[in-house]
Amino acid sequence: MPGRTFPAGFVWGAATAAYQIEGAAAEGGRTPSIWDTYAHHSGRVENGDTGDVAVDHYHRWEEDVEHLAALGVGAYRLSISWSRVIPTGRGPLNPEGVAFYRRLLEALRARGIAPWVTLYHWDLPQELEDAGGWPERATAEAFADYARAMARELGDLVEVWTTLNEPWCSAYLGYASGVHAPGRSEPAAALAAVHHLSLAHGLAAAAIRQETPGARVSVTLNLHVLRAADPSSRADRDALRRIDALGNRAFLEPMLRGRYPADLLADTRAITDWAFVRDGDLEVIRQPLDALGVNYYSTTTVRAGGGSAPAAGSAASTAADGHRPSAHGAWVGAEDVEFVPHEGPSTAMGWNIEPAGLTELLTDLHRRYGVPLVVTENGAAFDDEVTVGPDGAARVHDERRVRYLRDHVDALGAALDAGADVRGYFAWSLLDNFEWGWGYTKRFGVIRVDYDTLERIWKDSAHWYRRLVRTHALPP
Ligand code: NCW
Repeated sequence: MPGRTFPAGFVWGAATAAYQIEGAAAEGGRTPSIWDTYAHHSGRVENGDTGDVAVDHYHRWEEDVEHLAALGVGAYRLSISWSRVIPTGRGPLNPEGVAFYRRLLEALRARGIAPWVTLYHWDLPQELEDAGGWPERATAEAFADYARAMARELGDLVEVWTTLNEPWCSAYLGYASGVHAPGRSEPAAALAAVHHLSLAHGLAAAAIRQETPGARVSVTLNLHVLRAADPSSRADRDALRRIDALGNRAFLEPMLRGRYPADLLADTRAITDWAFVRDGDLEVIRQPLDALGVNYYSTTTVRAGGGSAPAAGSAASTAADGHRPSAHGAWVGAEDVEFVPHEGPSTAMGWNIEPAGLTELLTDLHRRYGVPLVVTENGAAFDDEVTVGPDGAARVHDERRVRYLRDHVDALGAALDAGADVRGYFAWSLLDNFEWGWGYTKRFGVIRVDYDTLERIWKDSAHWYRRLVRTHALPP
C-alpha cells in the first residue's frame, strides 16, 4: 500500500543552532555569550559540559553541508551566533564572523539548499546581559540593529529569517526557573523579558524588511499542547487556562493580534504591573508573518495544585535535577499548578510521545490565526547504540527515532488533510549536539557524532529521512 504523500512544494529540512554545534568559542573574534558563561560557571550543566568544542561545526562545516546535500533536504535551518558577528553585542561588525556565515550560506546555495536563518537561538552576547539582558528594553533595540546588519550583509542569501527561537525558554527558563542561561530566578524580570523578546521580534522584522524589501520573516515558538487532568474539574480547566496564557497566548496574541490577553495581565498582577509595555509597542510587535514556526515535541497535562507551592525561584522550587528544564519556577504566578506525569512511551528527555498533539496544534493554530505554518523542529532524543555492520562500519539502528519521526510526519499530514496551511517540516536535529543543561548526554541527531573523534555516522533515521525527502512520500 503506498504511504502518505506530500505536496511537491512542501519544504523538507533539518535544523541546528549555533551554540549547540559550532564550538570555536574563542576563535575568529567571537566573544562569550550567556551560554558560555552559564556552562562554565553555573555548575548546572550535566558533567560540566560546555559548547567550547561542541561538534566542531565551525571547522567541519563543509563536511556538514555535504551531509545535508546527501540527505537531499531542500532547506537547512541554522542560527547565527550574535557574539561571533557583533562581539560587543551592539557596535561594529566582526568581518571574520560575517565571512564564516557568508561562506556557509553560499555553499548551501551552491547545493540547492535554501538557508533558513534564525537570529536568536538563546546565545545573548554576555556584554548585553551584563547591561541587564532581556528584561531591559535596550536589549530589544540592540537586537534590531543586529538584525538590520545581518539583513544587509547576508540578505541576498537567506530564504527565510526567523527572529527568535522559543522565546518562552529565553524568558522563563533563563530568568524565572534559572535552568537556562543566564540562570536568574526573578519572576518580574522574566515577564519583562517576555515583553522585550516580543518587542525585539517586532523591531527586527521591520528592520529586516526595511533593509531588504521582499524578505520573508518568521518567528518560532514552542507552544504547549495542554490537557486538563480532569476536564470536568473547573479548577483543572482554570489551571490549563493559566498555563495557556503564560506559555502560548503571551506570545501568540501580541505577535498575531497586537494585544496581551487580559487574563495574563490579571493572573500576574501580583508580580508586575506590566509598566514596561509602552504606547506603540504592541503595534511594533504585531508584524506580518510569512510563516509561524512551530516546534513540537510533546504534550503537557496539568491539574490544580494543593496550594502549598514553593515560591518561584526558591531552592525548593527547582527540580531535584536542577539543570533540567522544569515546570517549577518557570510558570510565574502559577506555581501551584501541577504537571501530571504521563504514562506510556516517552523519549530520553522524559517527554511523552503523542503525535496526535501535533495534528491538534496545527489545526488549532490554523483555525485561530490563519497564518502559514512551518514545523521548524520535531525529533527525539534516545539512548542510541552503535553496532558494527558486516562490512566493519559503525551502524545506529535507531528504530524508536524512525518511528517517532514517521508518526509525527504522518500527524502533520493529517493536519494538511484537515485543511491546515502547513508549508514545511524540519527535523531536529541534523547532528547530535550540546543539549543545553543536559550537556552531551541527550542525542537528538539523525546523524551521530562520536564525541571522541567528532566523526559523523548516519543513523538509520538519516537513511529513512533521505527516502522521505526524495520521494515526498512517507516510507513504510
Ligand atoms: S530543550 C528544548 N529544545 C531542544 C533544544 O535542543 C533546541 O535547541 C530547542 O529549540 C530541542 O528543541 C528545543 N526546548 C525546551 C523545552 C522546554 C520544555 C520545558 C517544559 C516544562 C514544563
